[in-house]
Amino acid sequence: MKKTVLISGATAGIGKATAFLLAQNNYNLIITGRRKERLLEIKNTIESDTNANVEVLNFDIRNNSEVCKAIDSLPENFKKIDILVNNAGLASGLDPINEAQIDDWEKMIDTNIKGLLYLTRKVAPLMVDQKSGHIINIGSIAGKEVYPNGNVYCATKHAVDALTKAMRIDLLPKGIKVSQVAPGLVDTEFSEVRFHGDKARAENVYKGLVPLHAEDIADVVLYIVSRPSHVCINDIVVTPLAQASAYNVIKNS
Ligand code: NDP
Ligand code: 8X3
Repeated sequence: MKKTVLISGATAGIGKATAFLLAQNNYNLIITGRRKERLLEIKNTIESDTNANVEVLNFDIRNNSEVCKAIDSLPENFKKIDILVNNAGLASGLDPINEAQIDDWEKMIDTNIKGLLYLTRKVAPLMVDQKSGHIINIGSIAGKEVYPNGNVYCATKHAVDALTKAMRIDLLPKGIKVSQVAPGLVDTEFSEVRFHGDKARAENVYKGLVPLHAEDIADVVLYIVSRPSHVCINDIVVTPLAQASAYNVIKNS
């Protein structure tokens, strides 16, 4: 029987690439995000190109009652969630601690930490009832190290790193796997969002190097979910060849 994967933040970047790759590899999908048009477009494309069934849930992960309502609304054939990919997240701003905007901090904390917790709190009990499940958190190299002006984004991803370990311990007696993927530079909409829509500044982040593509991270997620049932991949850090740490990046020019 096909497994069902819920991917948060599937309208772009890593979440979207993961949706396409898992659909091609025999998984059914629940895709989520705020941009409904994009979700519907992705559902249509996947359902016409693959054998996957796709359910769309349109909600803002920062709102716990929206999260709960969305999961409660799932039709019977999508109620068994085998895998949860906690991917929705963002950076907002890149400013020193003494100058950054409080609103940027709220967005990152509410999305990357609280949103991930809301969705996990709603889905994990379903997995416990089923006596099986797998949660994969998309952390970051920013959850392993801090870099100049990364302050609150790095703190949120350090929280994801800690929560991944904590979830794995709490869910150990329930037979539920918990994994993390911690990517370095991936060329998605991430930098455009971080720089509040400044495309030129965003492009500059990836100029002069070959960054990771969203598909590279999707590939890692596929590897993690396709291990035998007794194997739990705990954590994978993945960077482009041009990156050795959060701030050691080699550029050509
Ligand atoms: P994108 O900006 O391309 O995608 C982010 C996704 O998150 C979108 O689908 C967006 O959907 C969703 N999202 C953001 N805020 C919310 C919200 N409030 N409610 C629901 N969904 C939300 O970035 P990436 O694909 O790069 O990022 C995915 C994850 O990977 C993030 O957690 C990020 O921190 C992490 N990451 C990214 C790296 C990179 O270099 N790109 C490196 C390391 C980690 P919508 O706007 O439609 O709601
Ligand atoms: C995204 C990668 O290095 O911009 O998490 O923080 S980085």
